[in-house]
Amino acid sequence: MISTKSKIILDTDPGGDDCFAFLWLISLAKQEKAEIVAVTSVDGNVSAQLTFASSCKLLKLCNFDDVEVGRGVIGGSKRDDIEDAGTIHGMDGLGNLSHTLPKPEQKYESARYSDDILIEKLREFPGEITIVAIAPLTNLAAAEKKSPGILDLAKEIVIMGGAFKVPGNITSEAEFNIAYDPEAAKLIFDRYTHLVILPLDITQNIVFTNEMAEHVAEVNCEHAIAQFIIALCKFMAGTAMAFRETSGLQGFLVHDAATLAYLFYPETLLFRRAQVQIETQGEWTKGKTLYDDRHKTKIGANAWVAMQVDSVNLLAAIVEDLKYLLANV
Ligand SMILES: [Ca+2]
Repeated sequence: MISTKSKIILDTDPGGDDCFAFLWLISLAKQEKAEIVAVTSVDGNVSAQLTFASSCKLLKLCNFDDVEVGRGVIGGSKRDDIEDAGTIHGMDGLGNLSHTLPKPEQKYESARYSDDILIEKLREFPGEITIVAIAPLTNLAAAEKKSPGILDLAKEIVIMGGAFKVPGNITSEAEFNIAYDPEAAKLIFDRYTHLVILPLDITQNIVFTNEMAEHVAEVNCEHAIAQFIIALCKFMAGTAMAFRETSGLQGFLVHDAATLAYLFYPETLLFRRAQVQIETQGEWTKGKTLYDDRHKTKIGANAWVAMQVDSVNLLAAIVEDLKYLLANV
């Protein structure tokens, strides 16, 4: 848990829910609770080029564009039988709103690769950096391959991913972030024990509604961030409804934001310690996350797995912090 200003690297593939995690984290940074050391973008919801551009645009939107953005490692072990998530998040990953955001200065072609940034920053601040991983784990696995054991230098690795006792969202058995690059996930879960995982089991209860977006925007309704929040939420709510994700509520699941709830509002979550394993061989179950639920002595526990969420208070925390962001831009 974090009690002072914490150093964070955000590993992300925006993504509608990534955007809400992004804006929430920037609010926490403005409140002096967090320091964003770097953003490491990665291929996932949409291509590496687009997730890089979106990360830069989101930072620029909030006047945080002095934060370095890494470009996603290409040629990991990503599956080619899974399409990206453009149908959920818009073809640009941002609800087809990227043209409304400011043009960034950072260029994909000249950007450093995300794994190199991870390695450099972890060596620079050993034991201090929390990696918030809200995308396929391709960059983390690449850093591990390039510099084995490097992630031991992270204070903690907080991952949105997996589905244990509920259906997946990319297949019946698997969640997108893990299933997109299951070999990368397996590498990380087999090697490290300071992992925290926020699975669909709890994120499926975190519905950010259009009403909440409007409530946030009222603080500073003319500002581009307010208009972006409203428009993105509306777009995401539309696809969430089409995919029956929100029990009929006009909103969408802000999966990735759960990582920040753990770090800054841990009272909203309950965890169990477990040995999480990643299925990489199954014909129908590739990318499935498992733990042994039988009542016997557990060995090899590697992760804290979130099992329950107080979604009312978690959502209230997001709303209040987004309001802070809009009141202080
Ligand atoms: Ca994501």
